[in-house]
Amino acid sequence: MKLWHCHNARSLRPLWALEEMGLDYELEVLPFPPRVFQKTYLGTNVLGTVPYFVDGETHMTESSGVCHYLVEKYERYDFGLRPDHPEYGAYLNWLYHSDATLTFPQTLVLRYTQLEPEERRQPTVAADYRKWYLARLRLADRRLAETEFLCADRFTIADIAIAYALLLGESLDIHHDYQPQTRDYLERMKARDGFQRAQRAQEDAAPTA
Ligand SMILES: N[C@@H](CCC(=O)N[C@@H](CS)C(=O)NCC(=O)O)C(=O)O
Repeated sequence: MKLWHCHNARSLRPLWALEEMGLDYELEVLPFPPRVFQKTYLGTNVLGTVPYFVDGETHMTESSGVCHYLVEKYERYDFGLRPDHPEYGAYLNWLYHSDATLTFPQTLVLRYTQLEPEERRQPTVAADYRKWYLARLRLADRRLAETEFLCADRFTIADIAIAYALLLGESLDIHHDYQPQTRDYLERMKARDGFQRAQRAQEDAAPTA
């Protein structure tokens, strides 16, 4: 298996999952954004985004989807739920919710506060989508007020998917407005050995230039 990744980008989800599962993989860390700083990457992934993930004939570009693939393909149900589990629907909902609902608004904050040149920055757009993101956190806030993990009373890839969205919020300085139980959950997830190993793996493979 090979994973293309940028430091703490969404490709951290599959990197973290690979480390939690102890699977063998090759890691290539690219400068961000690769479509600007490593244009040859477009020959590998036409979208220019990370993650890009290859396992034999399988090629994937969706961070939560790769985590789901690893559970199913390698039967790592110690990190996932089977369809006959009563919380299977909730588990899938967290996996899709993590990127479609929680990461998406944050990318607008990132783009219009940091990535665009000064003259194209849009403080109003950034402020609106920051608010949007915090409002969409209500589902996780409510769940985390009741439980330690998102589903099945144990750690699963749903926690990886959602905790990454929370981590991105931290890098955008939105986390000061998280509810206390959500902040505590993020700290618990970051303290995991698997998360720490993923952090070290990306440092070790960081581009030197
Ligand atoms: N829905 C995809 C989004 C992938 C994505 O947009 N990744 C960002 C990094 S967080 C990226 O590569 N951005 C660089 C760019 O848009 O050029 C996922 O969850 O993996």
